[in-house]
Amino acid sequence: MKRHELDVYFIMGTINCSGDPLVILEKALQAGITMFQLREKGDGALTGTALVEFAKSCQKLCRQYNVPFIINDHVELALEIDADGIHIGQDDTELAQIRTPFPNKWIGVSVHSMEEMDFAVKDGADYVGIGPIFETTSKLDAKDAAGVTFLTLAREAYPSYPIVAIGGITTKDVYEVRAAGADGVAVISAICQSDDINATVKAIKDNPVGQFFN
Ligand code: 3NM
Repeated sequence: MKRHELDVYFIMGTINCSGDPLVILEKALQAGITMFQLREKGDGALTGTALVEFAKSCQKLCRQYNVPFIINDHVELALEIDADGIHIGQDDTELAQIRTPFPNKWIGVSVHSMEEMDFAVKDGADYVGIGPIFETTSKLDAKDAAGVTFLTLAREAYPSYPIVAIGGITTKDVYEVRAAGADGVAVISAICQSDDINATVKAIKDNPVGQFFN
C-alpha cells in the first residue's frame, strides 16, 4: 500500500446517512476520496442478502472510480464479494487469522497504544488507524478522545509506516492531524453530514499548508 492512498479515507454505513448512501458515496468518489470503507454497524444496520447487495453496489461504484473498497470487520462478506481489504478493531477477528484467507488484500487495524501498534506492525497489518483523535458520536464504543499525542509518538516510532487518523475530525482539524504525522484522515460525519461534499473532500485532501483551512 502507498501511504498517499490513505489521504482521504471515507467510512460509511447506511445508518450514518440521512440521504441515499449510494448518492453520498458517489459524490465523495467524484470529489476525490482515495479509499472507502463500508462499516455497516449499529441499530438498523443491513444484514444478510440486503447487506451483500448494498456492499456490491458500493464496490461497483468504487471500481468505477478506481478507489480501494474495504470492509469493516465482516470477514466472510469481504471474502464473498472479493473486497480489496478488510479493517479490524482490537475486539474483532485477530489479524493473524485474517491474513491466511486474505494473502494479498489490505488489512487495516485500529490501534490505541504503542503496544497495539507494535503488534499490528509485527503481525503484518498494511496500515493502522489511530483514534479517536477527537470526540466522536459515530462509534458508540469509542475510547476517550486522545488528541494527537499518541499519533505523534507513533509517527516517531514508525517514520514511514502508513497511518490514518480517525475520530471526530473535521476540515478544521486536518492540518493539525497531518502535522502530527498522519498520512491521511478517515471520516464518517465530516462527509456524511456535509452540505457540500465536494468542498469537504477537497478541504481534507493533503494540500499545501493552509490552502483550504478556515
Ligand atoms: N473508529 P467520525 S473513531 C469508526 O477511534 C471509528 O478507532 C474510531 O467517525 C477509532 O468521523 C470512529 O464521524 C468514528 O467521528 C469516526
